[in-house]
Amino acid sequence: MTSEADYGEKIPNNVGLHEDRRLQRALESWQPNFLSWWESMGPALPTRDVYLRTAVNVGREGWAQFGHVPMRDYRWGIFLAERNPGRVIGFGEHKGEPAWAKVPGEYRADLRRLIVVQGDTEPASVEQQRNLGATAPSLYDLRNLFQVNVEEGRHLWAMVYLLHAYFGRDGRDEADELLRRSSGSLESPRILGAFNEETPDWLSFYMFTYFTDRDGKYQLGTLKESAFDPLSRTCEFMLKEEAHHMMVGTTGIDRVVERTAQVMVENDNDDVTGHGAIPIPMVQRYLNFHYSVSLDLFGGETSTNVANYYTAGLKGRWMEDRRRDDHKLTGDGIMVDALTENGEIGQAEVAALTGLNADLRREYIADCQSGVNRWNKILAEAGLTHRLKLPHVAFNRHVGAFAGIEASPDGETLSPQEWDRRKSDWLPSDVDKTYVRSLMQPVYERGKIAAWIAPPRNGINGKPFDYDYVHLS
Ligand code: BYC
Repeated sequence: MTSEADYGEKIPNNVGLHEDRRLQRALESWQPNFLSWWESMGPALPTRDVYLRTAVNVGREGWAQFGHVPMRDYRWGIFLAERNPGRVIGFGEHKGEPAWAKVPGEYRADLRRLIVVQGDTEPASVEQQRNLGATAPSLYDLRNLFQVNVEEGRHLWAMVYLLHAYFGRDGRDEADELLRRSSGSLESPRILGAFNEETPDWLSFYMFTYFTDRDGKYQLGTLKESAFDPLSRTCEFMLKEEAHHMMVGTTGIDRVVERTAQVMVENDNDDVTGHGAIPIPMVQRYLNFHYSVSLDLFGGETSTNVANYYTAGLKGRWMEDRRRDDHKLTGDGIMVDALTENGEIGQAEVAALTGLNADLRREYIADCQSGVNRWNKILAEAGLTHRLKLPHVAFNRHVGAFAGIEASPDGETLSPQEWDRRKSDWLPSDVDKTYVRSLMQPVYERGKIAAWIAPPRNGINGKPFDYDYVHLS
């Protein structure tokens, strides 16, 4: 096993693919299907080349190289983090046993399911973002969009590799299905709710990369703990790339808020629409939507699926090795959000194992709050009293304990009639969407930026903001 990728190979990899001709042939026959999916469902804007980061190694130093590449020639490779030969399972009933190099028969179906669900989100996000290139606020942002897209494509490769290498015939079938389902399709939609929503504008894109990619960070963090070592190593490397996606979201929203604050101060007026900026209440409604659909991605607060995954060693907790308990949790309890007997929003104690989705969501929520704090700091530093906030966990939920009720962002339960009457105060309305879309005019001139967003503080890889990040065709 080497860690250097061989870019002379059709499929760059550090998994010794050439040593397994059958697997190599199987993946090479999936490759044209991937490329035709990329052509038809990937970025729609024609470009000559893009300044992209390509993964070349998994080591601590210099794992990626940057350069202008035509997107269709991007080298989607298969990279697993370095193997730790002494690795032992860190939790569940197999705790302390050596990590698995292969899939144990009894866990095959569950592992395949987890890998398929993870894999399904990757092409879904590329599909959702397909048309955003037409309206990028700057070449810098356009490049970041394409970077996110090619890396999500690589993450699809990562899951397809696992399916082909470890799940035989049904793994290959699942890999084909990953290219057949499509985001928003009525006949064969993507598996998880948030991945069938639209990403029609750049405010949605930043919210998506902040809130939904962050679910990816936490889910990958739990799969990195997996007893199935190839999955663990794959996720470890994916997490490295994910950090950039979240930076795009975090700083994207920073820049929207910064620009809005600037216009508010300059004009001493909350209504910034006359100046082509996005009003804070509108930013809040987009935030409410993306946060709540992302909370749904964690599954129910109580789940026998997650209890089984944990006990079997398939999916751990966030930072499993930092937890100070027995890593088996069989006798423990945990408080989770729940509906009380009389239908009120409250909490209940459940077995720790069945409450693990809620445990992970709690970590996620704390992380989301840090973004809100930073955006509020921007508002405060501009001398404004306006603040953004995360809505209540029961707000706009379609999965879990609160799926059957309606609640306001403050956590007040509402009748369905009241919800219908007031929801446009809390979720993006047609007026909001039309307004935001009206701002989405492409700015493709070097060093220029749209009026609704501030320029970034830093460029990419030490390049300035006005670098020629993308050459259009
Ligand atoms: N939509 O036991 P339950 C990313 C299903 S994002 C539709 O409560 P469980 C990325 C569930 O599948 C990270 N269905 O939950 C981000 C189950 O169905 P079955 C993606 C849903 O199973 C941006 C049933 O409801 N990775 O990487 O404990 C860009 C009962 O579920 C939803 C993963 O999610 C939903 N929202 O947990 C690009 C990791 N929620 O089995 C990429 C792998 C639940 O009864 N997936 N259901 O037919 C998992 O770990 C788990 O499947 C879930 C659900 C966390 C998703």
